[in-house]
Amino acid sequence: MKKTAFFFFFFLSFCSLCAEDGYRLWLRYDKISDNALLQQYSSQLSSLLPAASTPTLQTAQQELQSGLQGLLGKQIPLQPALANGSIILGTPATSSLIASVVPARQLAAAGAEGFVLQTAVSSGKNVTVITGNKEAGVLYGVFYFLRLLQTHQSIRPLAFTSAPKIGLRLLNHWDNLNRSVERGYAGISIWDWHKLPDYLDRRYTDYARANASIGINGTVLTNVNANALTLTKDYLVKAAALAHVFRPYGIKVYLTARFSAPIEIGKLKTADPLDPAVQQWWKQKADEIYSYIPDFGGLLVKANSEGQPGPQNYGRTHADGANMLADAITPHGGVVIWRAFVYSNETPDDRFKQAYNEFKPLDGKFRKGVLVQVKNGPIDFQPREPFHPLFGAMPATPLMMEYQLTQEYLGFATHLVYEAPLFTEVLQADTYAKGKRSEVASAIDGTLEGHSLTGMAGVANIGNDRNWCGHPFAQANWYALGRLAWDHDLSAAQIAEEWIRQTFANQPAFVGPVKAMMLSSRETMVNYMTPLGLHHIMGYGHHYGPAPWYNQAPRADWNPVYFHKADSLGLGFDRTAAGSNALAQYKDEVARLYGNLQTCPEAFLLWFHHVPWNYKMKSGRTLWEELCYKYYTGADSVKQMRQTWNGMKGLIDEERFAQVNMLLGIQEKEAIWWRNACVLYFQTFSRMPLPAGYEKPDQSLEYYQSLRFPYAPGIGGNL
Ligand code: GCV
Repeated sequence: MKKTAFFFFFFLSFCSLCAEDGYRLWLRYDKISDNALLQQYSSQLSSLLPAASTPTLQTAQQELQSGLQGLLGKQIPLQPALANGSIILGTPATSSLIASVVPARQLAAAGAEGFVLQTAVSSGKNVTVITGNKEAGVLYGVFYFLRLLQTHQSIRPLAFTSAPKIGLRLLNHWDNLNRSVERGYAGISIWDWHKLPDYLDRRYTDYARANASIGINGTVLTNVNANALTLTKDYLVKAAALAHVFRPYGIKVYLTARFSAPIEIGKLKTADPLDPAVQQWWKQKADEIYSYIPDFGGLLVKANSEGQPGPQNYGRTHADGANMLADAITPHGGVVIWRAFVYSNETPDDRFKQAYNEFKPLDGKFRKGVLVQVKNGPIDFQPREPFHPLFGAMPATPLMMEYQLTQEYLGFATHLVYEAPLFTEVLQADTYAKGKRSEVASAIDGTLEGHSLTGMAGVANIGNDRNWCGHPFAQANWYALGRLAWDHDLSAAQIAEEWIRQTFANQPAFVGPVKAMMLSSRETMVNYMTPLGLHHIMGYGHHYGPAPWYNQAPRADWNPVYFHKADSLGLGFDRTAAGSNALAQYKDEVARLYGNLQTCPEAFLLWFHHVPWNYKMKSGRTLWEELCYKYYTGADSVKQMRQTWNGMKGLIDEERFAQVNMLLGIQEKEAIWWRNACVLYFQTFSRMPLPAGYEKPDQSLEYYQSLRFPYAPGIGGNL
């Protein structure tokens, strides 16, 4: 046995003894335990034709070799001669065989980034081809192929083409240069800025592998609450080192730009976007960035929001600011992603309305190469929000979706909440922008208005915790973002199933119950935190736990009381014409649906109506009774989740079983805390008794109000 092969085997057998600590994510590649299937795959895959020696194709080849080695428990040799069971990797440009075997129309359908998996007979041999027009497509194809094996699917015959529906599929890290992570709950930042550029942690490569495996093709390394130093030479060199690691995986690096950088690091007196010296400064900065990172993706900007500087400091608009940056960046091939998450302290209007009010009039004023990134809902990543009214309302502007993977408002990394149902609920919402069937998904993928520049981003939930995301199940949210950005027609159930099979086990006895638990987990969380359309009632600042009573924040719209508006008459924010009239920002069909108490889905009721306590709900219960019902059902459902998980003992490794078990224990306690605190608080307004049969809270409202959490994680701190 050759020395390298020996070490490889040694490594694999060592790995099988390794703790299941979650580090391998969904790329575990453990040997297939079903012998019949193993034999079938082994007979179908015998050797690998050496791929061309480019970085991406070599990366794809290595991934395929190590994946198959793990899954089949044997090495698949590199063999130039075609044999039965050969695998051919490459593009039509690197392998003439591919062009002869794969139908041209399939390659055409794969587009620039897609892939084709094709079984065929070539020179009398049964072969499997993994190809794409570009090399990144081949890598995506390899990961897809390995997923088929990991999830025990058939690999013969194959005639499968897949192309991403969305162009920019990004993670947004809210990571600071001091390695704190704003709203991060999985340790400190994975970017070790101090040791970069010379020390390249193995994690960077595994991060790139994980992202490429789900089609993510870009990463914004730094916090949107930006530090101007990010754009200095010292940090650009560090970012360039990361870009170098990510490049073979088809992943581009992006950075956040602090709008006042020309003053802070450029020694200019102003950052006015219409000032020629400022424009020149950004042009030179862009030239410098591209001298270090030739394929730099672009800049992400949070401006005039929550204290960040921006063009409005100089009486200019968001478009003025974005266009100035676009003039500097787009000639190099990059983009400017300008966030629409803005709300002004001076505007006494409903916070719901502010992004629309500021951005809608700017439609058509942004230069080519600018995308406006819009959060999924109008407030701020709440457990449930109606879709953001900007979707479908800016036809001339490419709008990019921003989701939050990190669970700032969803129980941090201690609660098991599978977010794909939240993501798909928004994507499937109908904006009616061009009549019925104008779903948010079509506004994002460009088909609604014919945009070719498209994007979807997730605020990352990744830190340096061994298992990356803090909670073993939080990995599923990272996974789901990538899968949905690639194909938003996938269902939450389908994504959950493939994630479970790769991450844990293929046995139906495990997959079935765990999938059901994941799929209901988001609704469960909504029920015990913010049922019936309540929103923004969490603790102040750190956002941990319930605090619907809080009203001491320096600005009104940071206070829970601003959002729930509980009083002796009822509960909820009236956003109809009689109230803030935020509903007018939607198309008539949507405004009518939500605006009418009878037709408004109860899940959104308190988003749009101030509802009397004794209002009769569809269940026949009063609002007060329904609220109690939801809170109690939510907390009970967590108990059931624990039971489900207990039933999984022995079906997976003890280590992750125990971790999830402990975390569910915390989740159950916290669900009861949410329930008790909220029910007791709202009862002071409804003045109605707890419906019969419900266990009384074991603590007083005063007790819950007295709780303090000065060291709750995630606040960040951009030193
Ligand atoms: C990065 C919320 C969060 C902030 C975050 C902000 C944003 O307000 O609490 O931490 O700042 O959203 O998205 O910009």
